[in-house]
Amino acid sequence: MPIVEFRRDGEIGVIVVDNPPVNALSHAVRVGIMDGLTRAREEAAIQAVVIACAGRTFIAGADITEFGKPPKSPSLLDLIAALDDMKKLTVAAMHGTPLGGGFELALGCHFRVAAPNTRPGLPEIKLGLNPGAGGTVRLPRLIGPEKALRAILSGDPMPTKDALADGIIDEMIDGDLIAGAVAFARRALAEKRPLRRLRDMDEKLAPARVNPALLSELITPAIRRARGTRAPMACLEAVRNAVTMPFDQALKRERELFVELLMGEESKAQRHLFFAEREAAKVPDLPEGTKPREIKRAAVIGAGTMGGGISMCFASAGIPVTVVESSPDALKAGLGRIEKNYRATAARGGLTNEDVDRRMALIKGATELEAVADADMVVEAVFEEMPLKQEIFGKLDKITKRGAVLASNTSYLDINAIGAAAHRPADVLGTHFFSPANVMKLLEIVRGKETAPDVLATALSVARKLGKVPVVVGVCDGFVGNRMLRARSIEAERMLIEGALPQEMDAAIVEFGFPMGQFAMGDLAGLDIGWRRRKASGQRAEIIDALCELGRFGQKTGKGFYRYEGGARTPIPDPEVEALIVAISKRLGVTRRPIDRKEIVERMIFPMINEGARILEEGIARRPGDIDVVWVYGYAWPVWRGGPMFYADTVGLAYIRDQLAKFAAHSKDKNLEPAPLLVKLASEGRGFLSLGAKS
Ligand code: 3H9
Repeated sequence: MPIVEFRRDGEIGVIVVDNPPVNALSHAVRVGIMDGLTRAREEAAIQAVVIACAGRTFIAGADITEFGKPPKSPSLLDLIAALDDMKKLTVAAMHGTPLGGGFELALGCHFRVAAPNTRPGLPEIKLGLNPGAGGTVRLPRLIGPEKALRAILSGDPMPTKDALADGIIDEMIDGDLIAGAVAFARRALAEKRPLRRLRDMDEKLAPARVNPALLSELITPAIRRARGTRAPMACLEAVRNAVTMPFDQALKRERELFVELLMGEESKAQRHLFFAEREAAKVPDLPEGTKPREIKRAAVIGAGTMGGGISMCFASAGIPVTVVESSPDALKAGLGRIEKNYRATAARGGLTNEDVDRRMALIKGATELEAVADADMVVEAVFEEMPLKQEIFGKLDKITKRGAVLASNTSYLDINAIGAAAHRPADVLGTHFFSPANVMKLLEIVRGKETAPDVLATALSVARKLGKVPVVVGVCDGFVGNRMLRARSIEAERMLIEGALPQEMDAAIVEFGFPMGQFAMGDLAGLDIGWRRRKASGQRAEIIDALCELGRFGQKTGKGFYRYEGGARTPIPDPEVEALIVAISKRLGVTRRPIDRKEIVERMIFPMINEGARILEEGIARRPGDIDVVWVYGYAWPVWRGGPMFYADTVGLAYIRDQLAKFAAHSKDKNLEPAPLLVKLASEGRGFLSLGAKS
């Protein structure tokens, strides 16, 4: 079949797009649709046109790979203008996820019909853009500006029932969609239904035109959430224009905003992440045709915070899971926590009570390790102690059935050593979940040197079933995320000793775009975990360890780098901490000096980038984009800065190299000396992304 087919069904012309995988509006698709519209207009016998798609979805948007390349006509706007000029009835036959430009094209039609489970949406904001082909001016005319703004700011596909109730979908079609759409067109012709152009409809705008405060109520909090990022601001402006300006003027301004964003760094960063996320799940050296093993039952060892969260992931994905704890009390407490978490989600409206019951029914508790015997995949989530993990894997070898995948939820430890203890290292890998495991999207999948290809493929497939974003990483201390975090933490502590205060450093990093500063984050996670680990390995971090020695473990003890009042989570700068830091500086013979925000940011971020370069050199991460995905999904790196390696390219590697050399000379820390890969790329005038990325 050609990429766009035009066929006749009596007096109805049918345009069918077939551009797998998601029918993106590439140039060839636009040409094909325009040709179809021209034929329909010119052939007297044709009275109506249906636009539909083959494959898994109606057009899911503009072709993102064409962004940033010279535009080729016809543009999507040309297509929608042609629809506006059409004197014959037009119907979009939607299925799957009509998104972005695809949904905008459908909004340019007179009517829209849909297959069950169709979820239209305008996700442009997730690419750092505003809808740029009329979405911000047509959708408010169809469903009112408040609802439209909500949909545009969230970027999420809408539930089918809402799209139907709001009149986005004129009719649901069960069975053959195209036949149903043709029948709809025929009926509309017979009934002489007027051609309904959204550009001519103003009544839904009237309330906001009379009372602009209606929109302001939505806009003010959205501005706060946007925290200065450009796409949400552009979406707000565009929808406001739809209310206040004539249609064509608002459309023109929408386009200008879109083009400005498209050229800017924020959208580039988000487009990079879109492709990086999809690339990260691909493992080029997996032999072709490697099939994942079937996972019908899972088991999780440990019902603590991590184990409980991981069990929830399986249950939420409909996979029965056995949770093993060492004592009945610990098991009861763990299961209780799981249920409490689910009920809290239900109370917020995220789940029904029946959903909770169904999920809880999938979770079975046990206090004997033997209970994992029938599991196809076991995830061990006990303390981060190698001897303990090795002991468990030794037992798992005897208990689990042949072919079961044995995963260790570890944030630092050597998977090869754990695999050796299991005597079947081919079945073993690491699955590093992030806390809270039922919420955080990232899953670092740690590939041991003997992990079998189909075991890796299984972990990737399970990750997707659990709704995670998987990134395959190699074995090293801390893998990708925590290894880079450590580089940052060491320099952060150094700055505290030199003169900065936790609140100043946190403010700098929040201004950079993180939702939370490093020290507030440490207080939230608990400072004692790292302290114990350091003590066990004979390491020391002066300030954190001093805080822990005073029992200041963070939020859970009401005191850490900050203090917390009455169980609240708001960090309050604490003069006691300042005094402690000043005393440590003095003891170490350091004369304190003020450190400005630029220096704070560079000394926090550049060492991470340097470590990222080493991680790439060593093959621990396969691509720069993999590192970016880890940081965005696991550590809340601001998406509009694209991840540390993308950000490095925007700063320029030569500058980073020179700054790192200065930091290294200043602190005599060899780790801060620029990594060979960074030096090489900088001297060649290249960036990390030149090592290979799709965007
Ligand atoms: C826009 O429309 C702007 C307009 O307002 C104005 C224009 C003038 N382009 O996600 P998957 C690829 S902005 C190119 O794994 P799923 C993707 O890279 C656009 N490629 O599948 C992957 O390739 P590969 C607004 C695209 O089933 C493959 O398709 N639209 C595009 O899990 C499969 O993708 C969006 O932002 C694209 N638009 O999810 C929609 N979309 O196999 C973005 C996908 O080589 N897309 N690819 O790795 C999505 O949200 C999901 O892909 C979708 C399917 C929900 C459609």
